[in-house]
Amino acid sequence: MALEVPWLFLEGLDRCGKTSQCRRLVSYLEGQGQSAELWRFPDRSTSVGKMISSYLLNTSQLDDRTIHLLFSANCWEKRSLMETKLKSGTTLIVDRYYYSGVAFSSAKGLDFEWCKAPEMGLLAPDLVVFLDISLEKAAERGGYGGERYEQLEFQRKVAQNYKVLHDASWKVVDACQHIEDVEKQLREIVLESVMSCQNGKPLSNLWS
Ligand code: FDM
Repeated sequence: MALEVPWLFLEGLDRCGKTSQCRRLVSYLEGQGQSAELWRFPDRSTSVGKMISSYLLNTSQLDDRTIHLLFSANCWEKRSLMETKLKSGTTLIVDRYYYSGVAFSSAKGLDFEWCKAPEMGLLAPDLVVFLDISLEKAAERGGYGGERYEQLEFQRKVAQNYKVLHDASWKVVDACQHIEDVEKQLREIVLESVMSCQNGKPLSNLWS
């Protein structure tokens, strides 16, 4: 089945501005007459998502592998809806997806390949955009501390893991720029992606 809309996800450290930029991108696409939706992982509205949320808020404790598998299950429980939306022509702008799973879980010392395994078969996006911000700049923005992973040393390990995961297909945007400049660059990237999907592109699975 041909896919005529691009979908992409934004990755980055906490406080890199992903969520605001995802919102802006969806409004922009809607303004262009494109059906678009903002998705976010973890999706805290499901029962799995509620367990994740309580772990992130430090109100429950879970083994490192268990929480990794819950993040993965959270992606899996949305997979068929994701496929339906894409096939019906809705562009999805996704705030974090499986790369976060690998980057954050392996920052606790879990093996990369082990972390990737449960994500095999999830839908692969047309594009991954990485919002690149220095640790210091990110920490300056809102201050860490609210949730479990918002600690400078932990984020430093996550940043190193993103470097390992990074491949040539990723688009990297400097998130230290002014918010409007980041937005402009993201729009250009999305328009480029729309052009490259114009003749339809099949949906593919991850790590295949
Ligand atoms: N996170 C997010 C993970 O550890 N694994 C995952 O698979 C995903 C999707 O959850 F610190 C982490 C990353 C972040 C935390 O994310 C909550 P938001 O974007 O702050 O809600």
